[in-house]
Amino acid sequence: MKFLILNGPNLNLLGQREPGIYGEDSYEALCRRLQDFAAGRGATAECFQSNHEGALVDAIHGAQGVYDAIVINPGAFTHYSYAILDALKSVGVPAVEVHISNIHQREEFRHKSVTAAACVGQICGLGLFGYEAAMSYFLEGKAHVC
Ligand code: CA2
Repeated sequence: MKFLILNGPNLNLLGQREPGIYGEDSYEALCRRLQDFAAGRGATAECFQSNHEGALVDAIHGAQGVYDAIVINPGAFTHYSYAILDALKSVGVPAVEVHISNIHQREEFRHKSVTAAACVGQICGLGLFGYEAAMSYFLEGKAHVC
């Protein structure tokens, strides 16, 4: 199984600020961890992070026919990006949305995800393990197109 792991704005700063919310591991360490996790299960994981909405939309479009599943943390775009919502809807690649923090325990504006509607499901509040939980969902063969 081929995974595309997408991370949105500011997630390149993981481990550098707000460790109480996002933990102490860097973005690079997260990617290595997910690549190792995939490799240990006969899968591959390619990581892409961008602070730009259009770059994430392009990456989602490019996933069609190339990847079996998308694991996406859209960052703050979660809360208002109809462009990412539409991109996820436009490809036949199933996606799970992941948030490191529990968005429901935080500011009101973080409670709403506009992008989750295009995903099979959403995982939040489990830290970096959430990415592995999302990958496990697909690896266990429960994937379906929304
Ligand atoms: O909990 C999550 O994973 C979020 O998607 C992270 C986004 C936030 O806008 C969402 O509401 C929830 C923000 C990521 C900011 O990432 C940083 C990482 C380290 C240091 C500073 C920011």
